[in-house]
Amino acid sequence: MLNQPTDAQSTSDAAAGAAANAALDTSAEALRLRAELDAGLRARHACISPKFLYDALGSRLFEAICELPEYYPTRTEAAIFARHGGEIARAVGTGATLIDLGAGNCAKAASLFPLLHPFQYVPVDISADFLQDAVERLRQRFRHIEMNALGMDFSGGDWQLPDTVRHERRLFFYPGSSIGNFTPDEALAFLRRVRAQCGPDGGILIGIDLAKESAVLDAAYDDALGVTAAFNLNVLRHANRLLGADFDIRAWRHRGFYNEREGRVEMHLEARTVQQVSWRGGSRRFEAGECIHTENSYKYRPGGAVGLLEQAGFAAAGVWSDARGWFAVIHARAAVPMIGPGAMH
Ligand code: AVI
Repeated sequence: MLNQPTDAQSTSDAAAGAAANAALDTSAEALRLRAELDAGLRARHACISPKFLYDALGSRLFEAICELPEYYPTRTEAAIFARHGGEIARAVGTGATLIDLGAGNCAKAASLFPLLHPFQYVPVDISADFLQDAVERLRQRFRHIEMNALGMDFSGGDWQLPDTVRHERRLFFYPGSSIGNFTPDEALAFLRRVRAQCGPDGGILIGIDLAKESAVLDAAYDDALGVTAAFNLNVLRHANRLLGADFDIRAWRHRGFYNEREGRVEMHLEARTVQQVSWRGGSRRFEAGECIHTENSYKYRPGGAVGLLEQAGFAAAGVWSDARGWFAVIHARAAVPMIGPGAMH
């Protein structure tokens, strides 16, 4: 898939912002989002893209998830930056063009400014207004850093940074393991797109959640308070609003669990009883126990993450992890493409 959010960082916030307003909107983008939702509900195995999780309430629920004791990724990544920030800064160097993908409120990148001293800061997010406000506030605090906010959806295959973004020393920042919400093929295509816009002296600083004991993952995606359940169920409210659907939220239950064979956490919504659901232009009967698949969150092995970056044309230059090996922050440089008979295609 996509773009997601914040521990206010947001990949899905991207399409999310667009998705949130699509109900009243007759623009081509809004029609596309409604058609996508409709097609997913009609599919043999019904699905709703995770980008629809992030309407205004969904984004707040995700922020609450990041505070939960069971949801370790946000805290673990922050602890890695707190512990190894100096070393990471020495590795990536100062004076970069820092391109923050799914910047949200820009808080994560801003916490690194005192270490990275970027020359130019380019936060990118589909929620352009939200981003502008955040950047205005940042400008007051860091007057010496040139800032160029971009309201743009980078979840698709054909995004391109404008020429206002400095070409020298581009460092893409993609924290929070949002990469995990793409399928591995999508993740590779996305990273190749990033690599193509790096230039020879560029690189990426990325946060990736690692495979671990399934009990830890099951708890992280099915917490005791039920915040993740609310986050997942909220997608049905969103579908009701966007499509004029009549999902009865109480008739569905949250499922979140690690699928070890696929190497991913899956979120589903399961019908508690037989459900007949109608929406503008369609309807469907769901049997009791039938599920709607709403999200995948892939968990990588360190070697797999490095391999993915290498396939995309990067060379991993530094890997930092926590003591339990639950999460990794990886710095990878744009690799020089091989030319000549030994080149791989
Ligand atoms: C945004 N993304 C990286 C989160 C994740 O862990 O895959 C979304 C999430 N879904 C349930 N809890 C959090």
